[in-house]
Parts: sequence; structure tokens; C-alpha cells
Amino acid sequence: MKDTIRSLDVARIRQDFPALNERVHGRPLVFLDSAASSQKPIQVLSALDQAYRTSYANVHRGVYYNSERTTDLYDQAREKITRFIGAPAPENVVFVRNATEALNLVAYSYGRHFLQAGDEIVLTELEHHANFVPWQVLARERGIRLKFIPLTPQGTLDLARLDELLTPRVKLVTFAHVSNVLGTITDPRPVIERAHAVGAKVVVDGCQAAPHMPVDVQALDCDFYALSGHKMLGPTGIGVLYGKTDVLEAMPPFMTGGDMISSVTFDSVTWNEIPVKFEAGTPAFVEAIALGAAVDYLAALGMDAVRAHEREVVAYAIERLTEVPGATIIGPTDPDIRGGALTFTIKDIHPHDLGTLLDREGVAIRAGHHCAQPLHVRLGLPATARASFYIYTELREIDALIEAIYKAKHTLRK
Ligand code: 7TS
Repeated sequence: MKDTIRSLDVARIRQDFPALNERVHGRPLVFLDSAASSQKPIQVLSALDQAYRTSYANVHRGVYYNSERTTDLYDQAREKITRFIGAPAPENVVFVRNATEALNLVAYSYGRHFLQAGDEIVLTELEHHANFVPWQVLARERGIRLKFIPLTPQGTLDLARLDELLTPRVKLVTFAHVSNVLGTITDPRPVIERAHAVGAKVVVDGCQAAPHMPVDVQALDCDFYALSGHKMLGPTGIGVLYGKTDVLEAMPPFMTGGDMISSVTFDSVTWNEIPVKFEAGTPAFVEAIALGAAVDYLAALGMDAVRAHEREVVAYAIERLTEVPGATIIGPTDPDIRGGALTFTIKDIHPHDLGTLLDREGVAIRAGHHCAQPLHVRLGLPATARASFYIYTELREIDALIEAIYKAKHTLRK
């Protein structure tokens, strides 16, 4: 057993997360499901509380003090997120509900405007449904062909196949920066360069990357980058679509209504400027302000330190899980090329049974297909178990996981 982590002061961090002190079934909570959604620090909880409790008013509407103050806080939040992901300007940061909405926005607005029958979209075998189904629906509707970057036996993308997939018909390439199942980190730069060389636009699903490692969308040179606030200490109901200026400007709106217009007459309408063109209706401004507090928290820790901590936790989890008879890790076992979502199976124990037995010990993991059914078909597994880690995960929690797995094996006599 190890008890020191150099990169983050985890004991100190845990004091900021009240939900981690909860007990479940009379036992201390061991929360290992941060890939589904992270816990929230008091800084984010109090940003929400403050925004509702003091000077609450709708944004972009009133000429009175409270509305102007809330609008300022909302604009500041957009600026914080702009800096956090290395976007050139706030106009490149579109607020949406979550990564699912960000990806649908691209599929509906960009996809339906710029792609046509005979075009091709390249995606990968490891996508979350949020970055799969919108393209599948678009492809069926428009007669577009979907092509998939296959997996290597290690669970990385087989990029040796990219050149043969990247024909001049390919108009869009999309992939997860980090897989929510395999944990695989794909270095986006070479894929983006090669996609751009055939004139394709690139959409990166950064839902499992932005919370866990430094991201610089300008250095990546991607056309779009999608993320969810709730996975990175922020509240639910707020996410981000980053887009390059020329691409966002060329796209028609996704949804229409208030705020996103410049002027409306009985027979004409003109659109507002980006990013507001894509933000119809009252935005989730309180949640955006709280997401600003979340990225402040992460930036203060330093995203290099966040990544280093998770690398250490996942390396330890791999080491410990490998000792368990009948355990199989699904995905790369090299901690340098994987994030902190560790998927596994235990021989002869259904992942749901395992999840239920672990829950009795206070250990929360996820079981199922993790919204990646095509990937599970490819892996030949109906379901898997997944433990996922974050800035507050301690090595003793990995020990608790392993102990609970042994106990489950004993209970089921496996
Ligand atoms: N993309 C990836 C890679 C994801 O992991 C998820 C959510 C999404 C997109 C969609 O995010 P949402 O906030 O719009 O739902 N992944 C998971 C998960 O692994 N377990 O629960 C949600």
C-alpha cells in the first residue's frame, strides 16, 4: 500500500468536497465514478448559491444594476473558460447544456449545412454514443458514409489505417480525446493535421480530457472541441462548444428564438454575432458562472498536476487490479497513454452484480456499457465494470476497491 501522492495535496482538496464525507450503507463513501460526473467543491457550490442569493437577475436584458452585474459575471465566466481551453477569444466559446448538445449542435448546424450525399465522415470504434448517434442520424438522413478508425489489440486507435480512410470525400473527422471506457488518450495533433490535409473539419470530443489534462484548442488546431461542465467540478446543465471563428460564422443557427437574433421583422430576421447566435433563449447563466468557479479551482491546482495525480492513481490501480485473480483490464495498461477511467471485468462475475456488491461496501463504480455499445460489441463484451478517478481520489480508495472486489469474489465463491 502507498500513501503519498506528490502532485496534489489530496487531503487538503478533499476538505473542499462535502459530498465525499457522506456515508453509504453505514460505510464511508469511496466514490469511483467521476467519469460519469464529478463531485463539486464548496467554491462551486457557493458560486451557485451567491448567484441565486444575491443580485440575481436575467442577463442581457435589464438596464438595472442586478442585471448588469449578473451579465458581467456571466461574461467573466466565458473569459475564464476561454483562457482555460486556450481559445483565442470569448466569441469562440459557445455555452450549451453538455457535450451531447455541443456535438448535436455541430451535427445539426455544420453537418446539415455543409455535408451532402456521397460525403464521408471518419469516426472511431471507441466513441461515446454522444459522438456517434448524431453522426449516424445525419448519415442516414443525407446518404453520407461513416467510416471508423479501428482499435489495436491494446485498445488504442490504429492510426496506421488513417491514410487509407482519409479520402478526398471525407468532410469531417471526429474522435474522443480520451475514451470514457478504455481510458485511451489519443494525441489529437497528428490526426487533426492529416484530416486538414484532405480538407476535412475536425471535431474533438473533449468530455473526458478537459477535466483531466491541459487542453489548448489553438495549439491542437481543431475546428470544434466539446466538453461538459459537470465532469469538471461544475454544475449540471452547462457545457461548452469551442469553434473556430470562420467556421462558427459560416454556420446557420441551431436553435432560434430570443437573444440569438440581431433584428426581427414580420418577414425577415438577421442573426446575432457569435457566440450568441448559437445561444437561443435564457442561458444557464448561473451554471456558467459556477463553471467559471470550477475552472478557477482547476487552474489553481494546475492541470499538469491534475494529470500527474491521475496518472499516479491509475498506475497504482492497474498494479493492484493485476494482482486480482480473474481480473482483466480493458484498455491500455500503460499509464502514460491512458486517463483515469479504468474498465475491467472479473471472471464469472457479472459487472452489475459486482457493482451491487461493491456498493454494499460503500464503493461506487459504474457497470454496463457506459454509453458505448458499438465499442462493447467490438470488444465482444456485453458489459464491463469501470472505476474512475479524479483530483480527490486517494490511493487508499484503490485499496478499498480491491478489498471489496475480493469480498465480492468470496461472497459469490468465484
Ligand atoms: N463524450 C464522452 C467521451 C463522454 O464520456 C460522455 C459522458 C459524453 C460525451 C456525454 O456527456 P454528457 O455530459 O453530454 O452526458 N460519459 C459518461 C460516462 O462515461 N458515464 O456517464 C456519462
